[in-house]
Amino acid sequence: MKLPQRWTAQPASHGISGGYRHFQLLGEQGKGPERAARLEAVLERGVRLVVPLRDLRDRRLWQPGWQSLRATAAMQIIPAIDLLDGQCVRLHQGDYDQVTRFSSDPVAQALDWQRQGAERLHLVDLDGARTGQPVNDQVIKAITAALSIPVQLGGGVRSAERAEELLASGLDRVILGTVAIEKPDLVDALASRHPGRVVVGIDAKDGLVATRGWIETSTVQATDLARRFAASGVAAIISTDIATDGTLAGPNLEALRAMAEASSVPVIASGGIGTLEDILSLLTIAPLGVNGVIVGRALYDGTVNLGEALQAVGPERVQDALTSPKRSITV
Ligand code: AMZ
Repeated sequence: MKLPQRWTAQPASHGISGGYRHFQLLGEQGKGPERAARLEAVLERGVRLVVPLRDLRDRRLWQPGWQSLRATAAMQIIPAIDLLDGQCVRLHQGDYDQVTRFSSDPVAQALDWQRQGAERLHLVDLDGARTGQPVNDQVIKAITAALSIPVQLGGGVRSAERAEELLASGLDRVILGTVAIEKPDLVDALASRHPGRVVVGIDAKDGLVATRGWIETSTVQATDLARRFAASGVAAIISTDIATDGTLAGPNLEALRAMAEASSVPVIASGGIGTLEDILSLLTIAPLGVNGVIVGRALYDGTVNLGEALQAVGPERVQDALTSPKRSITV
């Protein structure tokens, strides 16, 4: 087997059509500095490689968890539309004074991401989060009506009646943030009435839960709140790191790890995704129960290509390579 001199799993360095999309660990060989991984990488064709581990470590691509790529469970990539005054925007670190407006046609934007292969859409009513009142209902209804994929919504869902109304209106899931800390029993009751449809949004600043559009910070540790909902039947916890949100600076893996360890509820990572490598880095904590990632600004800025990212984490890529002899060649 030929050993490539330089090898990378970073698609960006190969260009969109020629990059490695994905790889799985077949085994390890050698000892000490010679220790190497035997990998199957999937480009447009499958290739088997032996890669010195130090090369992967140098590129921060070797971490426990790559093995999870073997499993069929993938990381769900969920594009996000944050709505302010009916428009698609992104805030920098949740600051309402640092707004970038990306589109005044949220329905077209949502349809575009659906067309690119998104399996779920994440909506935030930023006006709702700040004021506690529904402000963008018209556009939210238009988006849910136009899309065939499930849509989840957070921001300003502060009562059982409002949550019920939204769940009856075609939304797949509601996300409860402020209420989760102020009235956790309400979340329990909703979750048992609507299994799989109630999500807790835990937004943290320096590890402490922030509420009301992130204008207020509590003294409650995000991990303690996650623990509180361990047995409540909520479908997921969306864990947002405010310091990285809207910055493209990379996810806060330590915080996510702590959240995933605190509770057996699946964790969806939110905040800081800037590149495909950022998304792939989450696969290292996928075995702990981090099974989704919300991507916002990076999609608008084009630093993440949704179709490429979906392909990179999609389990079918590996299966294709393994089951189709034509696509599995050895170099
Ligand atoms: O960016 C912000 N300032 C912001 C934001 N994105 N404030 C709240 N939210 C989102 C949370 C969660 O999904 O991430 O709104 C939801 C929580 O809203 P509420 O009203 O339940 O606290």
